[in-house]
Amino acid sequence: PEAPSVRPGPTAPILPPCPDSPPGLVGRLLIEFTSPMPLERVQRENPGVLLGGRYAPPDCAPAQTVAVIIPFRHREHHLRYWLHYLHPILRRQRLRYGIYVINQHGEDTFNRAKLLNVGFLEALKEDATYDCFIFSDVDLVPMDDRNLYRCGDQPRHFAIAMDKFGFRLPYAGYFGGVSGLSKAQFLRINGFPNEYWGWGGEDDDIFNRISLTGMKISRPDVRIGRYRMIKHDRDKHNEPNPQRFTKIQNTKLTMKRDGIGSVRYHVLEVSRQPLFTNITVDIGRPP
Ligand code: UDH
Ligand code: NGS
Repeated sequence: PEAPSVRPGPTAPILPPCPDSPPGLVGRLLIEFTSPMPLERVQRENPGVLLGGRYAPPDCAPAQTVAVIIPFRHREHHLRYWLHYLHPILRRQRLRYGIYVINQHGEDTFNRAKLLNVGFLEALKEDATYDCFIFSDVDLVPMDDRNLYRCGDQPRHFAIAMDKFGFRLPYAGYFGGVSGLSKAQFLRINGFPNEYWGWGGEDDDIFNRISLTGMKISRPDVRIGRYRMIKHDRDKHNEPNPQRFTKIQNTKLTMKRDGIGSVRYHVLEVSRQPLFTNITVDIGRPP
């Protein structure tokens, strides 16, 4: 019988694997947030992106399928800059990817890590082939496209040199901003904590989970892992969480019961936009 790999149909071309170092990267980028960024312009500039913010390179087959998960509420103008800068970067990086904006419904206290858990599960519901998850704040844009948004044999921290920290790590165990875990790495740490309501500490808890399971954090070169953050004031309903200092002392005890295995939420709407999938979710409120 004829093997399908010998004569691929017109809709299923057999592509060569994508190269390890994508050709056509440009390196250091000029990133600025001065003039407003209309969504129509961003859509016009990214015609190759499919509905829901999906993309696959036309000329090669990537080794991984990457879900980019963005925790979100009331940051539409940040999202427009993020999409404007990131789609072309991810395209040049030859990634097969989808963008998921996880929008917390209502005005109760924000919960970043729980939204990221929701993003992991909902992205997999949409496409069970996702095997790499990049978790990105909506206000962080990489300044160098050699900072490849893909997963490796250890959890990856991407945002290691942010402008607001003078292009250095603020402390050795910092894991905030933009990070990436393979599906297996994420499940190994029981996902992220659901019980950090308000600002701070959830990224340190994730760092603890990774260390406690014997994994090591991988980071890019400090000259490449540079980021610009869109300046903003503190959001409403995301006040610093006074419990965060005691909570990060107890990761070893809490990570077994609190994580991807225990997350409860209700999806209110899934909306496929031209450049991203918007998932509005009720995640409840602090006890
Ligand atoms: N986020 C939202 N909406 C919110 C709160 C948070 O979308 O109301 C998301 C967003 O992706 C953001 C991320 O969660 O990038 C992290 O939250 P954050 O930006 O509030 O955290 P950060 O540490 O800022 O960047 C804290 C307030 C600093 C105020 C400094 C005033 N000069
Ligand atoms: C630490 C927080 C982290 C936070 C980091 C950077 O103190 O969640 O500062 O914050 N940990 C605790 O509060 C326990 S930043 O300068 O971006 O506001 O990510």
